[in-house]
Amino acid sequence: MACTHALLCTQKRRLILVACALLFLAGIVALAFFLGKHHHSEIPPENWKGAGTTADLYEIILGRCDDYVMFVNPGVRNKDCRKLYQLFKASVMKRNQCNITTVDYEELFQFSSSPIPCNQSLLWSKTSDLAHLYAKSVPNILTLEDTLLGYVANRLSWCGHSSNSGWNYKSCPARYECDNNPVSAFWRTASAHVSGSFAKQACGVVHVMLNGSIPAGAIKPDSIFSSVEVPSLDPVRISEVRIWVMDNIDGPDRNSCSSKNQTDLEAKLLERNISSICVDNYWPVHILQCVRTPNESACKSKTG
Ligand code: N1C
Repeated sequence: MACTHALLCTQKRRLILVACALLFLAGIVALAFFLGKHHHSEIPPENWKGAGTTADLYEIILGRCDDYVMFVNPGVRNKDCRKLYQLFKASVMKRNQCNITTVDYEELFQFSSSPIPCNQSLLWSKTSDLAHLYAKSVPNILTLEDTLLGYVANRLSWCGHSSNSGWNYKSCPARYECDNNPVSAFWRTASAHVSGSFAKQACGVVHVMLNGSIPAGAIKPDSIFSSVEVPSLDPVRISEVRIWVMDNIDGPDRNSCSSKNQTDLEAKLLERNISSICVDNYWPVHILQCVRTPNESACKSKTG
């Protein structure tokens, strides 16, 4: 209807303006509320101190797995790498990332494990680079990283979210934040907890490479080697454990076979009816250290 009286017209216009302003304000409040809520749900609820999931995790896992089953160990050619990835992911997704256990990884390990030949296992603690260099250099020595899952997961970092099924690329729980983080739980499971895991399968002569240069002693009680692998060794299947205590090539020499750490380890093995011998700076490994760094004084021959 047309507006005939000037005063009425002004009041009507004011009313319309006020209504519009109110509607506009309500819209802004609703939008802010929605955005705030939406934004909040996109922030990962978990903010950890450790490095996040390795970029391109899917491609790396699939690539490594295909490489392993086709070329590294064609004996396991029948393993389906896509299925392996799915099981890997399902092991940690939508779970509390500080409460991942062997049970979560069990299906993955059951699917992926394969037999390990006797006399070939090499366990290690705080000697990762040297142990893997040695395993690559000599025939018939295998570390956990020479098995399918060890090969696939080596040096990777990963974790999910408790509320959704995506990887958390921003951060993952560091070891000091919680023991039952996805990566530590994975290596514990791979090392010992499930049947078919690396230490449980070890048989015949078992090799161990330890670090003679680290401050806290060659073997820390909370290391995977001490707390998980040693208790899982099977006395019935093992004939002898050969321990090599390797100093870093540039020293220092803090631990040797006669150090308490070593004698304790040998006693612990003996208690379980497993005999062992210990060698300081086992020379074939020492030679490898020198191939890498020939100018170190420890590598110069006495005759020059
Ligand atoms: O805790 P550690 O070593 O004593 O564990 C080493 C022991 C080896 O004999 C392996 O069989 O446990 C197995 N293992 C791995 O193979 C492995 N690859 C990579 C254990 N840990 C492994 N990693 C990562 O290194 C993982 O993130 C874990 O937390 C560290 C442990 O290294 P360590 O303390 O030197």
